[in-house]
Amino acid sequence: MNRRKSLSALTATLTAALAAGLFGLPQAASAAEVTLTYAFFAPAKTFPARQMTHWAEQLAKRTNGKVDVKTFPGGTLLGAKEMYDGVTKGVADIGLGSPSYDPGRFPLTSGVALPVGFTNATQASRTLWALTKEFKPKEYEGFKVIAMFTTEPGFIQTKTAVRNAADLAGMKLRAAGTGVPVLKALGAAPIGMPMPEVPQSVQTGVINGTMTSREVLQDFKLAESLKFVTDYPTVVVAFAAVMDQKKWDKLPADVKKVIEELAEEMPGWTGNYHDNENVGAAMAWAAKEHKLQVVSLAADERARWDGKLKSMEDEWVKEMSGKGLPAAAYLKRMRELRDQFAKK
Ligand code: 3IO
Repeated sequence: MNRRKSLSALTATLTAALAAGLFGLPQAASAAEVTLTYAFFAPAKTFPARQMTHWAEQLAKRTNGKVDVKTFPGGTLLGAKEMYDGVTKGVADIGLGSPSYDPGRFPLTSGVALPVGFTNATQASRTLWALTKEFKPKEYEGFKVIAMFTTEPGFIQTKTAVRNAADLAGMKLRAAGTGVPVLKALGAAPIGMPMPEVPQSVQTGVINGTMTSREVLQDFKLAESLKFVTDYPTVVVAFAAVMDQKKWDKLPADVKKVIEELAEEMPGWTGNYHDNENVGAAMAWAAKEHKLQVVSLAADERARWDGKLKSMEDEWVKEMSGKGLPAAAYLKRMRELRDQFAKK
């Protein structure tokens, strides 16, 4: 073979490879062996939706394009209240919902929303995931849990300043279902409601504020009307992304392996984003653009609030034990994991 010929053959091969690479890309995406739809009830820019996008990208990448995930944020496929039943019915392959919105359906998971003193979302998220693996709560029967995480402990965010129990007395405040007993114990008039309904409910005066993680001030533009945050961390809100168990069983083994690997990473990834970027940026934005004020509680007032929440753990254990759930063991382990995952 002469030198000239072999060179041109090489050029042809390279050109063909390049063309296949360039024009093959979109083809490869649509030719994925597995396509999964993934639904979430809140907008794309919120932190749980960012988790969904990150997960979808990582799954595609780590399976070399074998899996294509189509994400549906903003409740376009399933809303907050229909999320888990929607997955069972096959409306979406994966659904990211909040078990905290329905403590009756997710009783053991509601334990992570007790006032046990989590200091951030990373700690609480890792605790929730470890607890779920250890206790395998019956409430997830029929589902494969593919990701879990929580918010930071929620703060009371209001139209008018809440400096003490008198300011809070009878105030109409919204929380996730698990936050309702906390607000009740503090003397407010709580309403359980999914997060996407909050902006309009504030606008129409149905509520005077909400108790949740602070990034909602920016991500739901709530700082336009909620000008005060009371500096008293309360309880977290739990999230769980699930697949229908039967659908999960049919996935190829290598895909399952990557999804299980990602499940281990999601509490830390999401917690880190929420704790170290999302909330801080939102607080700075709200202070600068909307003159948000952080209201401190006097030490004696703080102690009285703590006192009002003190009996909640015992009441929860009593109620859940009555349902035959291992609530005392769950709470004990939760405290251990909380301390294990505490930073420094
Ligand atoms: C939440 C839900 C969806 C999108 C962003 C969010 N930030 C905090 C929550 C949790 C929540 O709904 C609640 O009740 O605290």
